[in-house]
Amino acid sequence: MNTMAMTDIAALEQDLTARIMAAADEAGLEAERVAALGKKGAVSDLLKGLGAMTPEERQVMGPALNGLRDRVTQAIAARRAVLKEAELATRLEAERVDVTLPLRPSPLETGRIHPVSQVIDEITAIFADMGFKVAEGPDIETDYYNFTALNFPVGHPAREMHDTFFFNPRPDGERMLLRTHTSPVQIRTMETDKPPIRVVIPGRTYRMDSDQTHTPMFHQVEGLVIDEESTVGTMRWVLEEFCKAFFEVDRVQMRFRPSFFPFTEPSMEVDIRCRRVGNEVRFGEGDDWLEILGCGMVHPNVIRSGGLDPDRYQGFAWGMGIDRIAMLKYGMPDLRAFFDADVRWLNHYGFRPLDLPTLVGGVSS
Ligand code: 2NL
Repeated sequence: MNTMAMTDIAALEQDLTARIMAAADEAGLEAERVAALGKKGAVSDLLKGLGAMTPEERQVMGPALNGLRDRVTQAIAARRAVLKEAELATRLEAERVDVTLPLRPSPLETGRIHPVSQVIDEITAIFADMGFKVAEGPDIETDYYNFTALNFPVGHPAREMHDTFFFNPRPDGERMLLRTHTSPVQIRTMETDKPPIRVVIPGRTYRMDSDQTHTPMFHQVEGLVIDEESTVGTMRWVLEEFCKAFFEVDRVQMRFRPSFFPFTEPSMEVDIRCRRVGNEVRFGEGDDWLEILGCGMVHPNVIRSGGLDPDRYQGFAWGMGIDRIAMLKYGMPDLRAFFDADVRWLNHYGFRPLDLPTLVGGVSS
């Protein structure tokens, strides 16, 4: 490259400076930097020419071109600082937040827990406090776990009484079904756990039944105690303590009526004394009786089905439908609204997510 007249260097500098000052954003400025100082930039080209000059020329052109490079570099840095500041100012303007706007309520405040979930949480909290563990199992069960293991003989009319939803038979002949009670989980627990067993099992159950007081899917909580010494007396104490905690009263009066279930012997149905006031029910007082659960001493055949020796082990079990109990405890007038998924209903009858049931100060407060 030939030497360049000083006036041409001054013109180039003027041109480069003008372009740098005109760069509208960082990308544009970067393009100018590459055009001037990049490998093939105008200034770099001139600097490359220094090597081919005579020492005299270089003495003049060296300082001139280095000065040019330094001033262009500075101009770019200065422009970059200006652009950065302008960009920050635009961002601050665009991202301005009006801190006086009211907060949008979070799901934690607007969401509601379904009364059935609430009642399940309350019941499991009470039994957990008595040393029970909580277990769950599949909704789709085998005929064996739902009936045979629970001492329903094959062909026994009690099977028909459950109005079972059956699936089509499998190739091996086994007929799957929607469990009609949560008892299969107790059998599974006996198979896997060693006595003493104290387990409580909440879950969905299904029967082909649909009217004002029945839905084809409903919820149950069952309990099971297996050890070497529990009696009907133990069962009465456990159930009475449960009722006092659940209904949040100091005293309850319970009535045990003889009944029949294939899986217990003897079997009983339990009522508690109450007074009805409109949709609400007050417990522990009044002249009415409300049926709340069924219970009994576990049948030896069922203990055997669970893989345990009925000559050594004994125990008791109970079961309660909780949709109706929830309805009575919280004064909801109609069972059918439970499964309509109507947000207005849930807003009215639902519970706040962080109001978890504890035994301090009553489970529902
Ligand atoms: C009711 C009555 C009951 C049981 C359920 C049970 C389970 C096993 C063994 C023995 Cl594995 N019993 N469960 C016992 C008595 C009554 O439910 O009216 N439920 C809504």
